[in-house]
Amino acid sequence: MIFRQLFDPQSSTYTYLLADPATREALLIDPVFEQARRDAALVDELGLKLAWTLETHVHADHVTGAWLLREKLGSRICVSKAGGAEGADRYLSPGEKVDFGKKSLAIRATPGHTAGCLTYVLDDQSMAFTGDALLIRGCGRTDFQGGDARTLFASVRGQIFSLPEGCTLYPAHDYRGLTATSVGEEKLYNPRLAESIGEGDFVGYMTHLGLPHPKQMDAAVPANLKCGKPEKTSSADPAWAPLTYTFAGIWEVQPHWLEEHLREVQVLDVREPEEFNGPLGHVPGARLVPLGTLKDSLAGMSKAKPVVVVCRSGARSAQATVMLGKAGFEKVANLSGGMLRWRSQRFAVEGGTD
Ligand SMILES: N[C@@H](CCC(=O)N[C@@H](CS)C(=O)NCC(=O)O)C(=O)O
Ligand SMILES: [Fe+2]
Repeated sequence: MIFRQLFDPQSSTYTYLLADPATREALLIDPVFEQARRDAALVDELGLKLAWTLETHVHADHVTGAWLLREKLGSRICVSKAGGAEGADRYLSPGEKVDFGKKSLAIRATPGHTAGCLTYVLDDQSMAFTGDALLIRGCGRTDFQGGDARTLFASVRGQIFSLPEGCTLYPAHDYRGLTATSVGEEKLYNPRLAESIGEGDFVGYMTHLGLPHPKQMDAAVPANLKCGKPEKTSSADPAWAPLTYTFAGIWEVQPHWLEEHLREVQVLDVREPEEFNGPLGHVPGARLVPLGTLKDSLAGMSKAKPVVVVCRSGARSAQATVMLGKAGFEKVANLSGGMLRWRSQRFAVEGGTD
């Protein structure tokens, strides 16, 4: 079988590509909206035909790439019948199978992190994709979207630990750099769900996790309930840089690209002067135009040279890209993550403190 584990660093999400080498039929488990172009390019380069996208659950921390991949590659969207999402091509129930070529995934219901969580088990039971039901030495939280600790305990023990000990488990996320585990390993070493731990201790632990809600939750859940269909769709991909189109409708460029192409673009910093000259410093050669004064400064700016807009975290600059687009600027992108990410990746700055 052709198998690739793909990663989205923004949400620490794993996307899995599986394909039958004989028929070239493929599927993607848990694609991420912002990575859909990457995933489509890989599918093309490997000479595969994307038959399906599958969700392990309605995600709270990122938007699915399912809708975008259907538009691009004609794949069909599978979601859990119990998850409540609309706009899919197939609604999966436990006991069913999703075929790709001569291979298939069996559907198991593993609710508890959310009410509609599914685990996908490869036909020979050598691999299973557990979503957020079971993470590596952990598990998904149980405090929203119909989550319930008792239900999760029963799902993991009944539906995942019943697989062969050697079955490799692939989660939807890992926040520490681990990539996979096995049934045998988790039965022994999972600090929440190992076989030596009782249900009462698990429920008590999960009830007091006290985690903040995922940052993208308010936008991600409604979007995923529509399989990731955006309000407005993007025009053709711009060619001047390898841009990413966010679900919010903003074209973004990554810091490493900007660093290598600084002289080919105009860098526009839309923060306030005290921030521009403050501890974070600014991108070398950046021009300061605070967001509030942007409208009055547009006349002096070239529309021929691409504009990359920067602020502290990328929120104000995203607004600025919309204003520039409305004013007729065609080559505009937001610096992904703003000065905070630029600094955390140690690119050169003017001014600022170490
Ligand atoms: N900081 C992350 C939090 C992500 C989060 O809460 N992830 C969920 C899965 S959707 C979870 O169950 N995390 C388990 C944990 O952090 O222990 C964000 O804002 O996106
Ligand atoms: Fe989740």
